[in-house]
Amino acid sequence: MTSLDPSPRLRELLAGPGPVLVLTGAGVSAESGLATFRGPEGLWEGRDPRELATPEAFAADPLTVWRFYDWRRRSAAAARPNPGHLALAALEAGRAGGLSLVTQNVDGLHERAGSRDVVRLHGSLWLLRCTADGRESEDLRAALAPLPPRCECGAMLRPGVVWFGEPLPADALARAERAARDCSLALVAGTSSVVYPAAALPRIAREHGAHVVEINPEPTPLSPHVDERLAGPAGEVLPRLVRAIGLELPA
Ligand code: BJW
Repeated sequence: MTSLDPSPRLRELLAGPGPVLVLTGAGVSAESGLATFRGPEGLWEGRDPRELATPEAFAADPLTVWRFYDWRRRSAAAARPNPGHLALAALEAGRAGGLSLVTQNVDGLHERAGSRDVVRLHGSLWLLRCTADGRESEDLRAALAPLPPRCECGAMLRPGVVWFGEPLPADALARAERAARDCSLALVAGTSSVVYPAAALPRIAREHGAHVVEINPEPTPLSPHVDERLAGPAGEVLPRLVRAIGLELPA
């Protein structure tokens, strides 16, 4: 057995009828060519994206923050879902007990891979929010010009994402926490497990008796607290899991 093979317990839970939670992070989109937040590849023009993902950064310099998000939108529009995204869509469609897919990602690649019910904890690159009245609208254009974009009311628009210090969408967080409490298996893929409250979900799942599996080539603060680690790229491990329970993947 290699470290990428699922244990018999994981296979049994995945094939069985019990509820499954999947929590994804930026690493799941890495094989689509999108940069992660942390680590040497996670820098943008010499700046740490975490310093750009705050309301304070936007208030101080909206143009710089908008240039970052415009770049992110262009990168995401040019990217394609990878086998990891496709495997999760196949799991949702083909698994008897369904799947609660909870993502921290804002790139829309799960939806583009065919996942129908995605719980988005940190919003979406494709939502714009009016800074005057908070109303959100979808805008799928890859590039926005001129920057910063403006609402028809004249106020500046901001990206419809969740920055540090901001609350997560209450309905999405409630759904994610319920799924964590109810699941018999939790798969945690491509996240550094340092950003809360998302990072608390695997712990909630384990406290409620779930088998928790981490899929990540690198160890994280969660690693000592999981039942199983599959130390490989999500685009390789997730399709293996899907095939292990006899489901087909699109070619
Ligand atoms: C691969 C791979 C491959 C690579 N396959 N894997 C409790 C304790 C301490 C602090 C807090 C706490 N509760 C709240 C906080 C504060 C804060 C926080 O967590 N801070 C910590 C960092 C210390 N949290 C918040 O502020 C949150 N808000 C909040 O709690 O509000 C409370 C409130 C209530 C009421 C009123 C007001 C407030 C909000 C957090 C928002 C996070 N936002 C961002 C930006 C989103 C928009 C955007 O995308 O630009 O979300 S920051 C960034 O981090 C982004 C990500 O979703 C998030 C997580 O990152 P992720 O996905 O884990 O990516 P990486 O890069 O960190 O990791 C990638 C991993 O992939 C690595 O491990 C690689 O090894 C791996 N990998 N290739 C598999 N092929």
